[in-house]
Amino acid sequence: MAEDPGAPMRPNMPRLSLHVPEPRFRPGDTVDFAEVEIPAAGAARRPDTGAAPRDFAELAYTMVRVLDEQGQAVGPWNPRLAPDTLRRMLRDMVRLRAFDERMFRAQRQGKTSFYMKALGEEAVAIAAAHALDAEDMCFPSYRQQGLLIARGCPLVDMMNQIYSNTGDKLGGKQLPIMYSEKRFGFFSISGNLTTQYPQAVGWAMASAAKGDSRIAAVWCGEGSTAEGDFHSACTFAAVYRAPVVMNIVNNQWAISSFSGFAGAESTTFAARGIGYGIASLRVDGNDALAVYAATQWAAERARTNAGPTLIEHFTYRAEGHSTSDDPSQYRSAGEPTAWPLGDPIRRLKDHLIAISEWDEDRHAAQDRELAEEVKAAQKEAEKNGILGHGLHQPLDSLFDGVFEEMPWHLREQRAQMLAEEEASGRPWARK
Ligand SMILES: Cc1ncc(C[n+]2csc(CCOP(=O)(O)OP(=O)(O)O)c2C)c(N)n1
Ligand SMILES: [Mg+2]
Repeated sequence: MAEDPGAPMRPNMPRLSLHVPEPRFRPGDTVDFAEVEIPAAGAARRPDTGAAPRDFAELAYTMVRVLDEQGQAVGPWNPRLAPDTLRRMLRDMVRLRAFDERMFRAQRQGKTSFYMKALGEEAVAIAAAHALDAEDMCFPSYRQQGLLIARGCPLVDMMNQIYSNTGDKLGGKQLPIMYSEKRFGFFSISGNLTTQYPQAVGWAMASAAKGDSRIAAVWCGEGSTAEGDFHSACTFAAVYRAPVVMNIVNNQWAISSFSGFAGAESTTFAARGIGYGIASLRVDGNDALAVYAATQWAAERARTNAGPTLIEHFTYRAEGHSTSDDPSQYRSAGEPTAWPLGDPIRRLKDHLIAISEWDEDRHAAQDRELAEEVKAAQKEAEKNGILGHGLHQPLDSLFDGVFEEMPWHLREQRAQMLAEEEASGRPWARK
């Protein structure tokens, strides 16, 4: 008789099994986030920026929160910002949301092939940009377009890139939304997750090695912490005390995989830093003041050669991963509204109203003003072309920009391509 290859070798011993994580809610389920632990605003202590990481390890397991339920800013992490600064942050968050809305719609209208929103996560990039110096170098993932908006990148330039049109400074060679903006200290976005982590640490090490004063900041999603690059970067950052602020945006989802597949069932993402001896903070990512305060704290730590900081921003991805995704297929539709940390724009707005520095009418007027600003920028960008309206880049530029000197085999391929296009009679083949 043939032996059963799947039979246990030792049938009298307990059988091994694996744990396969499963999200708590699937489509159709009623959502109840009561089990999510949310410490009171103001409860976390604020250590000295020069303190040793092991002396405040508990901050990796709690949550730094500043805005309380009444919209007041409380506790030792309150950055005590001037009302004008608060209003500027609010304005940038609203501008980002209006930009996302418009570009999402442009994709649905067939004007671009792809878009990714940051809905519900606006505070993460906007508050960080306000807390960093303009000269600090940012290494973002694809969901930190808020950095560009807060640093004053013209919306038309961003849109030209999204449309890959004649105004696209990247010559149509990058996927829409994968910006590269040296002017604004914004490193080229890569589709290969987490490559920016070792790059940021390397940049920070180079800055220190040169005796410069600029620091680096880097962002990745919680799912991306499963990449080897994340861990190599942590080793280098810890060993050399690189001047870098390392952000993990824990928005609970990595496309259709929930955070449990990246380790969230066992510990927090901030706790990843503990094993490396890196200062680690877990922050309410929907609280712009908490994000600002944590970033400012980490930046000061980096600037004074006290080493890197890992910050987990606890937030929620309120919509699909990208325009190619349909979250109703894998998660409950009730999640975004049930998310207990609320909406970052509403929370900052409520704070400004609570301290008598803002009101509903001004807010509504600003919404309208920024929607118009984005609409006007879109009109301008579309003059340079949209998807499907012909070829926007000269065909022979296809091979440019990779090598300083084009190697012979690419020169041959280009010549062959152009000869074939010439023979085909297609008019757009020529410059
Ligand atoms: C190395 C690599 N693996 C897989 C992918 C496919 N991919 C693109 S986005 C994504 C999810 C990332 O989730 P997370 O890191 O949580 O970031 P979020 O989208 O939530 O901001 C995956 C798996 C990729 N782009 N690169
Ligand atoms: Mg995620």
